[in-house]
Amino acid sequence: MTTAICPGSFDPVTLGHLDIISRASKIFDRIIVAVPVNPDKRYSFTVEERLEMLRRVCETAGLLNVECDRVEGLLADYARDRGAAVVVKGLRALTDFEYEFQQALTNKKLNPSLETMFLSTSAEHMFLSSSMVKQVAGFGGDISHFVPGCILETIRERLCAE
Ligand code: COD
Repeated sequence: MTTAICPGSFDPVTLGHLDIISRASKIFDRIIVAVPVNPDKRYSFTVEERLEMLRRVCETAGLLNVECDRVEGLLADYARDRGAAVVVKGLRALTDFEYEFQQALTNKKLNPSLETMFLSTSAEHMFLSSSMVKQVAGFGGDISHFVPGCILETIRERLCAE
């Protein structure tokens, strides 16, 4: 059984993330959607809130081989502990490449048996990011084309109140 990890901040999860998770779930036996805890960074949603949204989204999408978990510490160590062989990341434009490449090489140094696989974004999600969702929602714009319907209200309530 091959386990792959889809890591991210998911602050909040978007349709672009869901597309990558869903495509990865067709390739691997088990997917762990992993949310690392980073106390130095400010997020709009807590780790538990992001995990709750991810679980709701994956369940609604019928992704039966996907589980969601928090990560304390390094992703490379977490992958070793959970028996995961692959990290799956989404690539949008060239701008993602350098950052993702750096992370892939660092993870490989820390855990040589861990491979990183990149899935190219779907054309309709090319310019979609969590920051863009937050910006649009913050100004009261329509985010229904950017995030899964089952978490739309949760996001609106939080981001309009900020
Ligand atoms: N289409 C396709 N893919 C997308 C889209 C989209 N529209 N939007 C985002 N993605 C991809 C991103 O490219 C990324 O691969 C993934 O989805 C998650 O994106 P984000 O923005 O939610 O998450 P990031 O980039 O902030 O996550 C960074 C991590 C948390 C993965 C990283 O910091 C990490 O691994 N931290 C753990 C600590 C660690 O081990 N550090 C050492 C490694 S360098």
